[in-house]
Amino acid sequence: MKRRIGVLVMSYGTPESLDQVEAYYTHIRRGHPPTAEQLHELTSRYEAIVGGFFPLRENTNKQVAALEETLNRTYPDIEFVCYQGLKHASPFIEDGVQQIVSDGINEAVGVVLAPHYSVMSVGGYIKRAQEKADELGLKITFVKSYELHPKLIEALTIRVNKALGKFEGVPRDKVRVIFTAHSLPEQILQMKDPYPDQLLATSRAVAEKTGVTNWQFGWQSAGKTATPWLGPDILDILEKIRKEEQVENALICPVGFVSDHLEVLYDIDIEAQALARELGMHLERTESLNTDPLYMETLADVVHAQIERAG
Ligand code: FEC
Repeated sequence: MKRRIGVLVMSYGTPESLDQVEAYYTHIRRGHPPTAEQLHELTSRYEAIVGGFFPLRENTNKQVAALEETLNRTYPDIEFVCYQGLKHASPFIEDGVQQIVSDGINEAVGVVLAPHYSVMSVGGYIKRAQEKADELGLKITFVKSYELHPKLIEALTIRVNKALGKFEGVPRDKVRVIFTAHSLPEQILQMKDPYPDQLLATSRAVAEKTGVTNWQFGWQSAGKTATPWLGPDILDILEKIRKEEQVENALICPVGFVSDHLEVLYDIDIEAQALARELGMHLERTESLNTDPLYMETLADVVHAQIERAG
């Protein structure tokens, strides 16, 4: 009999239709419904990405299926069964844990489809999964981050090199590469959160591997709340480098995200692109990882290593 292991694959979650946006947004706001204006603003962003299409849903399904296939092919001595656990949509993290137990599996590993650890992001996913697992008596351990996995760096390197090829006739060192990730409230800095350093480590590793020296890091998609969020924001960066340094060509590489979704397809492809056009800049973005086999191998490797560590 093969050892059977449940893999809880956690991801942000997305609505499946425009009429689910309000419930989704209410969940993100910890039960506080958005105002009509906030709801309209978010719905319009979804409408702007190919007419209200929710790509994260399908991308997560594909990533989870590809990871299960990769794990079972790479480690044939173990039977891996992957379960989704989403932060803000169904099946929720707790549903995923419940399903593992209902299927009679008593050993599990959790991994998040986000390479960098913050107590406010991955830490939150892990806390919810652990609480549900404790309630049900499931043995589960977690991969916390994988920001420097060589296959992840290789996948990102390939993407940066490919995107740099889109700046025809422009020397590589004349393209400013901007690595980005989702901003978080500045208070994480007081908590000595590893998130900013891990993101810089990924960016530095990709810059080194591509030989890119003209690069910087920027934050994107900050919430509109009274508390300060980590900056500088990508929109301010574009404006500054255009006006103060006369940069004409920029490439955004969103290292903090692994999938095509709202924060990439709207915040970069629509919002940042519109600003770049206004500033007379040529802006490109690297392709998302989605189900890239190198990313799937990264995940399979870190899941397997976690099983070995947990014994
Ligand atoms: O395509 C989609 O439907 C979902 C895209 C999506 C991803 C995503 C990833 C991250 N977020 C992170 C932090 C925060 C914090 C808040 C927050 C709020 C929102 C809202 C939307 C949204 N996020 Fe998100 N995030 C995505 C979408 N996020 C929509 C609400 C409206 C808005 O502010 O734009 C503030 C609320 C809170 O305190 O929870 C903080 C981080 C990530 C990357 C790591 C991960 O994937 O978990 C960090 C994808």
